Amino acid sequence: MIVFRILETKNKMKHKFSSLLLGFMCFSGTIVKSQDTTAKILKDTDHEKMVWFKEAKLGIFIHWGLYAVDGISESWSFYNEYLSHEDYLKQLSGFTAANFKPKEWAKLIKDSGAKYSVITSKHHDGFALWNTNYGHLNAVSHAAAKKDVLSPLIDALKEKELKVGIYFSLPDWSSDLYTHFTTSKRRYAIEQDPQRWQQYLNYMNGQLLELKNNYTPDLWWFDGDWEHPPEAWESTKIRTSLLKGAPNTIINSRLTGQGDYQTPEIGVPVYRPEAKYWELCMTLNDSWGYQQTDNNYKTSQQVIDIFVDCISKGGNLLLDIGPKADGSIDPIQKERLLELGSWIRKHHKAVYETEKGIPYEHFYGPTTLSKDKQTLFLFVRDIPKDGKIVVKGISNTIHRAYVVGNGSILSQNKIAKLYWNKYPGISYIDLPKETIDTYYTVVALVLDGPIELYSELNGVL
Ligand code: FHN
Repeated sequence: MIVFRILETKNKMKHKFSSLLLGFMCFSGTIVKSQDTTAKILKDTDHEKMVWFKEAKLGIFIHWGLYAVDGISESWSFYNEYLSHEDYLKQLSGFTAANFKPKEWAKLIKDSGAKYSVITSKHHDGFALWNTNYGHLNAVSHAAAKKDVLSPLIDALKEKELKVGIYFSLPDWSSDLYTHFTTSKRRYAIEQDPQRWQQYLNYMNGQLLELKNNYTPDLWWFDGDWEHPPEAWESTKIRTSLLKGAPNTIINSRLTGQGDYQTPEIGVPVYRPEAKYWELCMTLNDSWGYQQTDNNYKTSQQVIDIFVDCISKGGNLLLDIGPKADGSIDPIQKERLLELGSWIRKHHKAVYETEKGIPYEHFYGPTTLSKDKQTLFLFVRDIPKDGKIVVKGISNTIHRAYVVGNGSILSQNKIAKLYWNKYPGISYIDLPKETIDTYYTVVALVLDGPIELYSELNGVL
């Protein structure tokens, strides 16, 4: 039922924005790709500035806004006309942030193993978390909180040496200057009133400059670009202005055509994305913001499944939490982050400073490779029935096999290796029951040199 919520949102958008949805539901032959990996990113991205992002592996997404008060879907609930805009705004009086402890948030994020966090400075409903001089809807002047809740969080993240990402919705459905209001109501079309649109752009760019000057974020996370073409948003201008004096800032792919990395959403890429840089954003239950009725939480095993899937395919996971309106965080959400964090800490060698792994033909599970490609990490989810794991087609000598975070040296034997041909044989590695981890046991294979994968063509990785 809850999966329905997300699909429902997408379906509402679908008929109008089918080109965007192609990214979510793209049929090619018999293969269905369920994620937006097709969004265009820049070809000339500066690789130096992407290093921290590539190595981060985990970020925590925060959807915090008015919608947490009644526990309804962020912005979409009024856009889709489940309640009136007026009633949606009544939540302003419930957004107290009375128990908001930014340092505790930052500690939780750090303890999850994340290296960065992305916070919704303003969602499509136009509610700004900072003290903006633009617009008419912010946490300081209009909500019960009566304070800027963005600045202390960003300070706390920086104090914990976490990189800071700012989520910013290009559309603002509450602004009279904006074209779209609800699914059935458009205020105007840009061609009919270009001046009004220009006023909107001035307002939007004013806010972006405030955010840039106040916080110098490491990353901009745009959203909502599907409502207008890049020329209307003036995407190129936005990128130029945000990078002026801050050339190392990273921009996601939702500033159409101007992004440095791709942002598939919800659907874990089944096939390894071609993009060099990508990040899957994912909910913990089926909602981005806090919804007390949504208890369809992924288990810790499932969260770690998704995380391992992402890193083994060379991407990051941006895992979402939705704090309550008073600023407290649901215990289940905390627990999932901490459990993930303790698993990552134990296996940090196989996580950070690694690259995507090898094809599944060599090992029936996810893998990562150390940067020098001399250590292959095998992620073992289940308990092998004969206590052995199997690796095929690796031409290197395996100097040592050991359990990451545990240290046990593992014995191995090889079959089907003949002295007179190059076929490297099949390695069986013993994995004693005592070394099995609750979620994933990670086995490191230390090789005699950079990995060489055997194929009939004798190709190397
Ligand atoms: O409409 C939003 C949605 O509410 C949420 O913020 C997600 C997060 O990636 N982005 C949008 C849809 O793509």
